[in-house]
Amino acid sequence: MIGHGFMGAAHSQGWRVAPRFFDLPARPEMTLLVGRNAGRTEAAAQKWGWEQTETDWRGAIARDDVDVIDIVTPGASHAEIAIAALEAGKHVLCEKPLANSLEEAEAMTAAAEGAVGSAMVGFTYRRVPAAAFARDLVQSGAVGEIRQVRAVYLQDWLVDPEAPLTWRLQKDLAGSGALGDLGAHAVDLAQFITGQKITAVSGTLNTFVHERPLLGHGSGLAGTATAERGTVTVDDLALFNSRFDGGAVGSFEATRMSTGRKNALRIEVAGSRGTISFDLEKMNSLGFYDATAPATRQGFTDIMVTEPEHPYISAWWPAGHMLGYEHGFSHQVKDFVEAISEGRQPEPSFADGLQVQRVLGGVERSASHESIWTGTES
Ligand code: SOE
Repeated sequence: MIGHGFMGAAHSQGWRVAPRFFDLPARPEMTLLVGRNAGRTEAAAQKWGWEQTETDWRGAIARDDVDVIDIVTPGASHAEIAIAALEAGKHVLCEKPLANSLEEAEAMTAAAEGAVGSAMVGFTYRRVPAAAFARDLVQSGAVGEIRQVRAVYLQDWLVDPEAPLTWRLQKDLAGSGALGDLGAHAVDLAQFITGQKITAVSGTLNTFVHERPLLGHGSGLAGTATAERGTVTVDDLALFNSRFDGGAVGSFEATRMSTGRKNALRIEVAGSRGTISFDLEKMNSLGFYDATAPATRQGFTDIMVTEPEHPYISAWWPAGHMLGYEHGFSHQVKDFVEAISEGRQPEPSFADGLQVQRVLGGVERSASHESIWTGTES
């Protein structure tokens, strides 16, 4: 695994726990953790259970006893590492968003298409049982013809203008702000649940806080502030409308400055027969309105997605017992290892990641042209 920040912790937990709960066709060994700072990498390796450490990712790719490369670095290094790993015949799991630009995502997808190894992008929220079940419900026809998608991903860890300028606020490292960090999840999940692809977007981006204190110590989400200030080079909010290839129309909002909202990834899909409503903050249930029920019994139901018949659940606790944020990372490892062992293309593929990148790029292009009505015209 290359990188050891927040996602490094989450992925480590997935690699460690998945083979203990799921009956996997191959048993992953946590061979090597790579990070630029030897001391910090060693400490992370000991904490999470990686056998060895290395300071250069090229060293990991050169090793014969490494079959899988898991990339959990900021977006700026995804393309270089993933392409080199695929060229060396490794299987690659790469954190979202796939890359920082369309060109990089295209090159990564081309590398994946010609590779012997498998390549998957880490849109982990597909593996929340309620999200996977939402897709199953749509596929069963319970929602009917899908007409509207309403998706928001709202956090508030950047509301304070003194929150430091971590890498997630720097375009050269992160590619974009809320758009790529959170909007990418909303786009992927909306496409996954509906089974439709977004084909057109129109949107706007906004930055509310243009300067922040430079980071002293800390990581991608938080840290200590220094006296010096630097420029925020990404969006704080992305707002866009979209058309899907199956005829649905959608609205999206992504921001890390929505006061009071902690991790609110919410998606509502309304169709001719029913509506489903997913909320990551209530991840053990799924809202469902069945318009075919008798009029006297209609209303939204909170389906508890905690039963062995629901996706992924049977491997865990007795019926009715809840799962959390971290389980998605175990489900991701399970699906990835199974696909590799069975010689199947794992999903979401790099091509799926590229498609999300096209949507993000479309929003940026649209935002740079801005409004039809400027307020000054009559
Ligand atoms: C921070 O906004 C963050 O950690 C994102 O980077 C992740 O993609 C999301 O899953 C949770 O929030």
